[in-house]
Amino acid sequence: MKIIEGKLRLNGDERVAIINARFNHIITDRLVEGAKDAFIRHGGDEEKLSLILVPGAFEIPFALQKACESGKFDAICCVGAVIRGSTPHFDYVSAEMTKGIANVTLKYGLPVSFGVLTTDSIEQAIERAGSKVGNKGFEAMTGVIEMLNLYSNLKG
Ligand code: INI
Repeated sequence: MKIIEGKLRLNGDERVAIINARFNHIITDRLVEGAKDAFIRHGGDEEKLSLILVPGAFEIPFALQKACESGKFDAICCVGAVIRGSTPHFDYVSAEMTKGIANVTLKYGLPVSFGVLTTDSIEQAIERAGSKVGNKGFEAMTGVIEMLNLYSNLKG
């Protein structure tokens, strides 16, 4: 059986963007740190890493679409933190953001990863931003590196 998968290695040429939503920035700054750490540890050149900032998670799909259209990036890692409050805002923001990211990803066929936390509490978000449960930004960047290499292995 032939197994096709992507390696977890960059050669230093790949142009990667992180799209970060500033809302809950105490959390999302940590996710960016994790994503950047994963990029460098896997062989990425920091000069080729860009950080695109948007106000909140709802705006991630619009920036993602523009970034895909620009042709400037080989892969994009999205991070953010949507934390449930006492209003239904959480449900609208997280649903639209998730759908939007998936739609843009399918439309452009670029490797895109989803490192946006959707948690019930700030404590759960902290746990996923570099404490108890790891750093989802690191995981999202690692995932997009694998997908980038997988896509090149799937080329005809
Ligand atoms: N944006 C987030 O990224 N996280 C949240 O938890 C959040 N909450 O809870 O409201 C949030 N709202 C802002 C939203 O993403 C938009 O930026 C805003 O509605 C303006 O379009």
